[in-house]
Amino acid sequence: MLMLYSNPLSSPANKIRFLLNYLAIPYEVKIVNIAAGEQRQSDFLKINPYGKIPAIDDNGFKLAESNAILRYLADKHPSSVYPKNLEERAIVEQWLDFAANHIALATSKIMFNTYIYRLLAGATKDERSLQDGRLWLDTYLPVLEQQLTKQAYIAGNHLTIADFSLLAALDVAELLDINLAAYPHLKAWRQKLMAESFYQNCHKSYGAAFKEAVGTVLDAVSN
Ligand SMILES: N[C@@H](CCC(=O)N[C@@H](CS)C(=O)NCC(=O)O)C(=O)O
Repeated sequence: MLMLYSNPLSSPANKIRFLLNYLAIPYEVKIVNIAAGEQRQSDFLKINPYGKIPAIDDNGFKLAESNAILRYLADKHPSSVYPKNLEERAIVEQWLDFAANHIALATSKIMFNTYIYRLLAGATKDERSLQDGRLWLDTYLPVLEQQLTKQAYIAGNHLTIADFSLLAALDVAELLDINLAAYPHLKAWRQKLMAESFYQNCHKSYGAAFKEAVGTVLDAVSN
């Protein structure tokens, strides 16, 4: 059975769960407790030597990096979410990487400097990085809006793994007060996908799950 090393609060891990749910691939989850440092323990380092989730163990084949895992699983279980046609696939790769390198990187900067630094011993807030994250979103969310004005999904007119990647990156929107009202097509795309069972079977709302898991800890630490 495929084993996913994951944590419900990890957006890169959640995009893998979206795909697994969508394709109905059987899997088990091993929760890695990041706050307790389990990702740096020797057992987990045998799965991913650089100690990050998500990672998978597919009957002895070990792989990390969420986009690499998405590509591997989508290739292993062929479907329209990862087209075989060279050009169609290349477009999916483009938006998959755009979601990771522009949107997820921006939201993770904001997330870290709004919440996460308060949860990690010794971590500090970096105001510059926070501003960079906001600036990147102001720059790149309009690009997504433009794409979704032309077509129903980010890489074309059908759902692909690029949508899973982007959806997970934007899961923090409510927590971070990202104003999607300014991007009506992006907002509608997100609402449509969040209503689907692949998403609902992962969580109803990332923001609610985050607050439930760490809200009391955050309340107890100073800003
Ligand atoms: N580029 C990686 C990012 C993975 C990542 O940053 N994972 C975080 C959780 S969301 C993690 O494992 N952090 C633990 C640590 O840095 O010690 C991917 O997409 O898989």
